[in-house]
Amino acid sequence: MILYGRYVSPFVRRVGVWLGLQGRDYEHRPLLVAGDDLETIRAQNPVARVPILVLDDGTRLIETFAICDYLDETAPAGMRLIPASGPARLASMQRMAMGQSTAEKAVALIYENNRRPEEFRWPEWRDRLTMQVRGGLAELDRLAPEDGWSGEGGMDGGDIAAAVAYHFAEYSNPWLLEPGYPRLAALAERAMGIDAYARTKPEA
Ligand SMILES: N[C@@H](CCC(=O)N[C@@H](CS)C(=O)NCC(=O)O)C(=O)O
Repeated sequence: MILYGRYVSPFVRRVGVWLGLQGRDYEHRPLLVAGDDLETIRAQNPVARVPILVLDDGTRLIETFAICDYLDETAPAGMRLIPASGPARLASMQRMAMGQSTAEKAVALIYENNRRPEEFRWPEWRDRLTMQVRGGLAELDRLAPEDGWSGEGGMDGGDIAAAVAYHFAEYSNPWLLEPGYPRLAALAERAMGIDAYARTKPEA
């Protein structure tokens, strides 16, 4: 399998951690969605977004949720990261959704603050995005396990999405963490103690 995209993307990082925790064999191609890399990315995904996971038979998968769903469906025995059914599955999926939503808003904030030409920036929109990211982080904090992980055997998909959202906020706009999210911060720190997670740390 080939994973396209840089781990600075919270979506690519989630897939990278998933692959690592499941012990999958894959090649990582850390291409940008801009500049010289753009045409290579477009050839794999016409919408020009990452992550893209290319399977060994050439099938191309896009969208983090759909990629993780495929990986879980085809997981080696005992390596599923989402419970198969019932309330535990719902809780895990909803924590993933909260992590995903939070990360999406944090990415939008980067576009608003760093990419948009200054004369076109819209302070009310930036304030709204900030409120949304902080709302998501507060909810992830509330839902974080006090100790250990939510999965039976370790990190589950919800833990991954929560830790990645926290680290992305820290990396992109550290002031977003000022209200303090102690349980989420502790979860993210525990995650860094796991090799499959730590080795997806974005390059400086
Ligand atoms: N919903 C998508 C979001 C993917 C996404 O927005 N990726 C960003 C990288 S952080 C990207 O490729 N942005 C380029 C663009 O949208 O033009 C997913 O979860 O896979």
